[in-house]
Amino acid sequence: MSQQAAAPSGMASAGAHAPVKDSLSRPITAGGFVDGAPVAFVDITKQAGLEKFHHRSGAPDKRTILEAPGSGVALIDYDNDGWLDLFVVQGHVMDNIELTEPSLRYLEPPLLLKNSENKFRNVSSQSGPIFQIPMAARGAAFGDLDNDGFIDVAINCNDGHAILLRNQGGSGHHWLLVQLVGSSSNRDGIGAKLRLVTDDGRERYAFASTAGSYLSASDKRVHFGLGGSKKIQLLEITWPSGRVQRLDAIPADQILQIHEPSR
Ligand SMILES: [Ca+2]
Ligand SMILES: [Ca+2]
Repeated sequence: MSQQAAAPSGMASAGAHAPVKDSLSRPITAGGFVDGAPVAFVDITKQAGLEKFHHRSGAPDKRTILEAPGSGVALIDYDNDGWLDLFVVQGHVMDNIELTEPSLRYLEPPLLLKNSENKFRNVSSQSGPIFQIPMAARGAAFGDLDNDGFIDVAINCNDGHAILLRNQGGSGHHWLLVQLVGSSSNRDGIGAKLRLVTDDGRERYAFASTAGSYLSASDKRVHFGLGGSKKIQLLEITWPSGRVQRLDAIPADQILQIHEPSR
């Protein structure tokens, strides 16, 4: 995916501000979406480096993260550098799977892949002891539980207690949390599309949604990692009602509550 490519729905991305065409040379609207064009997928697995990651330690060489069950998956910017990283919790559904499929495991450790300009690398071993502990994880919810701007994680496990991971932050990167309050739209602004432009001209996109992995509901606030940017040039919200709201000159590192304007 190039810097200029349209971000898939529901994802934020650290793309450049211009030109406004996607990878298939289709024009992108101000809201970041292609007007009326067919929606197409391009296989960028190898370009992103994802084909080389095993779903678990000890798996056969041909088994990759995309071929085996990982029921809790999310693209989150855990280090606020502006690039969405991949967080996976996993474990096979059968507790005796190893009797019939020796290459599979009931218990698996979580996995964290850091995205650097659309290239992923496994940073699990340097991201905390939890990434070494096998578990029958089923789902994960993501949100900033302590309001420090870094996304924390709650994991639910089969036949086990919940696990709460506090993100210790410390990257020095900036962030923004957007709490939407709908009026004509639904109260939480679920389904709103957000486009953010930082002071260095980079664009990011997101949807307001709590949906995600199995048995989990995430923070309804919309999180943006901003890298080194301390100011947001533009934040554009397309509410489910269709109303478009624009705010400018927003300082980073805050929880911003935005009310849908009345008609
Ligand atoms: Ca990141
Ligand atoms: Ca936090």
